[in-house]
Amino acid sequence: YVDNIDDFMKNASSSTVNKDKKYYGIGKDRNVITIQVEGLQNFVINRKYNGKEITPNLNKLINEDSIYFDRYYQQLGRGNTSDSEFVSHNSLYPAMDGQTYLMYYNNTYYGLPWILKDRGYTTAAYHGYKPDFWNRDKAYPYQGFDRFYSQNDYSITEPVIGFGINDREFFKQSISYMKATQEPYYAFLVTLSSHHPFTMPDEYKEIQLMDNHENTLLGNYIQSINYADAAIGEFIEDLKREGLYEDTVINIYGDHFAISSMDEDNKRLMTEYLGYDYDFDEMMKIPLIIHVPGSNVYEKISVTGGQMDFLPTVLNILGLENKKGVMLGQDLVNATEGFVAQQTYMLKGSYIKDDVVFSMSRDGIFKNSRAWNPNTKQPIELEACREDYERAIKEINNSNHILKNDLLKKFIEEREGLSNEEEKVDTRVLP
Ligand code: GP9
Repeated sequence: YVDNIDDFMKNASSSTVNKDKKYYGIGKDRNVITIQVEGLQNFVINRKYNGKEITPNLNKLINEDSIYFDRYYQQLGRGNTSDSEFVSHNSLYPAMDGQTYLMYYNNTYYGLPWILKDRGYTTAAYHGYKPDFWNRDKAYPYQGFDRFYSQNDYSITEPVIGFGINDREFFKQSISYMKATQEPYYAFLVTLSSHHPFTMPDEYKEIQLMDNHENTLLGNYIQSINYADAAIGEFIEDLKREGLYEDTVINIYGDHFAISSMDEDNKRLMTEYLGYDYDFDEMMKIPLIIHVPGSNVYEKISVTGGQMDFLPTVLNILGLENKKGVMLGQDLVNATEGFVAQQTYMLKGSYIKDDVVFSMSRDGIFKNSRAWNPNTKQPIELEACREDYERAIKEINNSNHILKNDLLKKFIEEREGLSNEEEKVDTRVLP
């Protein structure tokens, strides 16, 4: 599958600016904040539990100046949360032979932080946990981050929730760093409080659980994600108070699922709660919200997409091109059809489209796989999935080949040479 890699990379690169694209540049030149929320699944959005909204602040945000993508999927490899950020920033698939941030941390990349740095942005990652977890401290400079504010930069105040600093404190202390950052900036914030197993101090449990959800993962999760939502709500208000809100684009997405459909008890609990079968397509669905204050944009986009599509989608909003690198995803605002290849939990060859979910069998035998229509839940003839199954494998193999051979290095160098040439030509034709 990799013998046409040059063509594959060229096809995955963009060099033409099309200003007619929908929402192109509505966030141009603004600061950019991305919040990657631990364990945020899509099913909690706009849903009430026991009469209370689970995520009132995200729901409110979605309803004003936002684009909400409600069929957006995680696309992880072996690096879990670190893959979520890697895929989102780079529009490449993560490795399966190890963790990308460990095995390929010092490759050449050209993802969102680099692209913004090239436009004069200051870039920083914020995460209140150990700096070497997932090898972030070594990987971040190669991802294009000027600065990494880790656990060492935060005062870890009570209550500690789960792994460490609670989300409310995390956001408050992050804002003080952001205020001191030269604009325009890219701030990438990774939250922590809603981490498995979602246990919360009693005084922060705002939602009364139903009896059958006491001491269950679902019950804990509802309370924990409700807390994370409250922390995000406070962060937005603090941004407004500090004058950091208006001139900013705020992206919010979940890193990966919280409740596994592969565990029989949790699957049953979720199926009862949702009223439909809790399968991979619901488990791996995470929300993506792009909030552009003052834009008067409100749209729910239901084309199927995944973390691979984050970079091209955000670049369209910012009115920017990725002139040097490759992107295997697509801009979901202007896409007419979606395609999301999977390789973890759903095995390699699996994919999700607008009207198909194909889940490769664990024994690796195609005819033992499952396929269904996510809208009707009806089974789909497997042979009808073969072409896209092959496409899914090809995309992942080619992406993996790029990582293994650090192919972006040469590709970017060539592009840099080309853009210099272009500039020379431009100078000559200018009056
Ligand atoms: C740890 C946090 C959680 O730094 O990002 O990682 P996870 O355990 O979800 O992969």
